[in-house]
Amino acid sequence: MTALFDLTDEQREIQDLARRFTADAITPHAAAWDEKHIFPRDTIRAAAELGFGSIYVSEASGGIGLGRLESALIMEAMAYGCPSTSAFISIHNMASWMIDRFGGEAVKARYLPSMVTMERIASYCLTEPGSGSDAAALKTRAVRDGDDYVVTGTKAFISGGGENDIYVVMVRTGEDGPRGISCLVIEKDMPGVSFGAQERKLGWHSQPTAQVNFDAVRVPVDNLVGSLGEGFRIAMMGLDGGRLNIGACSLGGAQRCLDEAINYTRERKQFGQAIADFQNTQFMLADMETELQAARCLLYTAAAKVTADAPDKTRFAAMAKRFATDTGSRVANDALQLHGGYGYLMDYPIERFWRDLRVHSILEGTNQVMRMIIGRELTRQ
Ligand code: FAD
Ligand code: 2MC
Repeated sequence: MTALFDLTDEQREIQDLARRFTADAITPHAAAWDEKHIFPRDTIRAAAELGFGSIYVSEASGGIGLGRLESALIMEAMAYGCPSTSAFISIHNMASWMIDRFGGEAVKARYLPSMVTMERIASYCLTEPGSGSDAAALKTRAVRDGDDYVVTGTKAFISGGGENDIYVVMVRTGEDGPRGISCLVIEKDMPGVSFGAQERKLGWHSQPTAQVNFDAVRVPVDNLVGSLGEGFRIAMMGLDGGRLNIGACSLGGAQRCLDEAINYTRERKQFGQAIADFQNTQFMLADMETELQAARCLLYTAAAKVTADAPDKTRFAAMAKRFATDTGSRVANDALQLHGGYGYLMDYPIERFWRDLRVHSILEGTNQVMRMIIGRELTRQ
C-alpha cells in the first residue's frame, strides 16, 4: 500500500541528483545572487547539462522526457537553495514544452536544440500592462503580411526580459477574446524588439524582469506554434505545468525555512532554556511541518494528473498552486518569527525566502484566479 504513496527508485535518484546539484552549485551562492542582483547564467547552463532545462520536453527533441512529478521534485530541490533561480528555470521549461508539444517541425528544429542546452533561454509572454488576470483581453497584435506576421504591442513583467534570447509570445491574430489569440516565437535580435528598464522588485533578485516591446517586428509565419487561434489554450496548458512548478518552488523554499527554524530554535536560549523547548515553538513547528506535508501531497497528486492528462488536471493544478504557495509563505513567515529579530537580518537566509516566496501567490495566475478556476469547475452545470 505505501508503495502507492511513495516515490519510485528512479524518482528518488532524480531528487538526489537535484539536491546534490543544489548543495554544490546553488546554496553557497544564492545570498550573493540576491544581494548583488546577479543573474547566474553559468549555473543555469550547468543545470541544463543535467537535463533540467528540458525536463518534460520529449527525448525526440533532445529533452529528458520526464513527467510533471519529476519536474516538481527537481524544482522543489533547487528552490531549497534559491526559489528565484529555480522558478526562472521552470519558466524556460514551460516555454520549451509549448514549442515541443504544439510546434511544427520547422519551429522545433530552429529553436529546441539550443533551448535544451539553455544556450538560448526562453521567456513566456502573456501579461500586458492592461491585462494581467484577464489574460484573454491581451492587445498585442500580429497582422499577416506575405510570409511574415508584423507584431506590435507590449508585454509586461516578463521574466528574463532583456536577457533571454527567445520570447514565446501570445498575440492577437483574430477576434476579441481567447479564440483570437495565437502563439508566436520571437527572437531578441529581430528588428523592432526592445526592452523597458529592469523592474526593481521585493524579491526574485537572481533573475531579470522587464517590459518587452514589439514595434512592427517581422516574424516568419512558420514561427507560429500550434494553429491560428489556438494560442490561449496553449498558453493555459503551459501554465497547468508552470503552476505546479511554482508551487514546488514554494515547497522547497518553505522546507529550507522550516529546517533553518528547527536548527535555530534548538540553539537559541532564552529564559535559561532552548526556545525549541517552549511548547509554543513546538506547536508552531508541528503546524509548519503538517501543512507543508499536506501541500506536498496535493501538489504531487496534481502533478501526476497533469502527466496523465486527467480531465480534472487544470483544477488540481490550480488547487495545488494556491495551497502550496499560500502554505509556503505562511511557513516562511513563521520561520522568520521564530528567528526573532535575527530573522529580519540578511545575516540569516529566512528574509530572502520570505521575499522570494511572496510573489508565488501573485504570478502564474493570482491565487484569486486559482480560486476562480476551481470554483467555476465545481459549479459548472
Ligand atoms: P491584476 O490582474 O490587475 O490583479 C490585481 C488584483 O485583483 C489581484 O489581487 C487579483 O487577484 C485581483 N483580481 C483580478 N481579477 C479578479 C477577479 N475576477 N476576481 C477576484 N479578484 C480579481 N507574466 C508573464 O506573462 N510572463 C512572465 O514571465 C511574468 N513574470 C512575472 C514576474 C514577476 C516578478 C511578477 C510580479 C509578475 C510576472 N508576470 C509575468 C505577471 C503576472 O502573471 C501578473 O502580475 C499576474 O497574473 C497578475 O496580473 P496583474 O499584475 O495585472 O494584476
Ligand atoms: N487547458 C486547456 N484549455 C484551457 C485551459 C487549460 N488549462 N484553460 C482555459 N482553456 C480554454 C477553455 O476551455 C476555453 O476554450 P473554448 O474557447 O474552446 O471554450 C478557452 O481556453 C477560454 O477559457 P476561459 O473561458 O476559461 O477564459 P477566461 O477569459 O474566462 O479566463 C482565466 C481564463 C481567468 C483562467 C485565464 O485568463 C487566466 O489563467 N488568467 C490568469 C493569467 C495568468 O495566469 N498569467 C500568468 C502569466 S505567466 C507568469 O506569471 C510567469 C511568471 C511566467
